[in-house]
Amino acid sequence: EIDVPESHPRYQSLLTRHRIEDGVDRGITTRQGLIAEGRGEAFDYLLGERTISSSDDAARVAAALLLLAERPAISVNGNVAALVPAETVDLAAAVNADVEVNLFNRTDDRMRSIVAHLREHGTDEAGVAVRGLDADARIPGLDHERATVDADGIGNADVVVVPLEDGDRAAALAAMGKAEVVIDLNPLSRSAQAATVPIIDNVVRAVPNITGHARDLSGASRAELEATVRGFDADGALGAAEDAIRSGELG
Ligand code: PTJ
Repeated sequence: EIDVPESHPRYQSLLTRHRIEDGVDRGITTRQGLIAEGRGEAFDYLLGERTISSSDDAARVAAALLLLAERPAISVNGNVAALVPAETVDLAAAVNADVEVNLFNRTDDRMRSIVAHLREHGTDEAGVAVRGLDADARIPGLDHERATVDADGIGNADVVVVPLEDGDRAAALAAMGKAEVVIDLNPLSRSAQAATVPIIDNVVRAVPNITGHARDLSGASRAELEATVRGFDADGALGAAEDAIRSGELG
């Protein structure tokens, strides 16, 4: 895919950059998305580019919450589509969720390109519904384009996974009474703080990690899943991530 040996110390990070660049070239990711990636990388560097144990715990809780959900949805923006298209489809299949293209900078062209991109990554084969084009519902309290969702998708979902979300929309979804799993590398971001389950990790690691936990928990009873969710301390998870960053122990 890229001409960098796997032994290169920054191999993963270079691969991730390449995917984002490619997303921009294909009209999937915005130039704003490049800036968001840069911000994310800075936090990832400080976290040691690894999944810290509190974030692994949060990923397991997220898996339990998704398995308990009646109508789970996974929100996909231009960065997520570029970075983890196949992994997002795998997660949706593992927890029986819909995926919904939901953009901060919504245009018809980008909506269609991202839906097509997800289909190319096997949604039909996996039996996963791709939503976002109906645009027949609104998130209250946001301006026109950012508020647009599908009634049968995020509109009526009880649990929503929002990777790399902006703070306003994360807060507005939480205000609708939805449980939110937020994946964000910045523990101080408003979206992480609005989350029922914040996962402070790179989306590249977090999405397959939730899927792994979901497979592991697939035989668990409802009571076990509920106990896993109940025992979770969101503020504790945010604090642990901030401590990891401040401690300066790079991986
Ligand atoms: O495709 P669109 O139009 O929906 O736009 C998507 C972006 C991401 C451009 C838009 O939502 C945006 O501008 O987001 P922000 O406000 O820049 O927030 C992005 C957040 O994601 C920041 O808190 C970053 O730390 C975080 N982030 C960036 N890259 C990653 C990440 N978190 C996890 N994994 C990453 N790879």
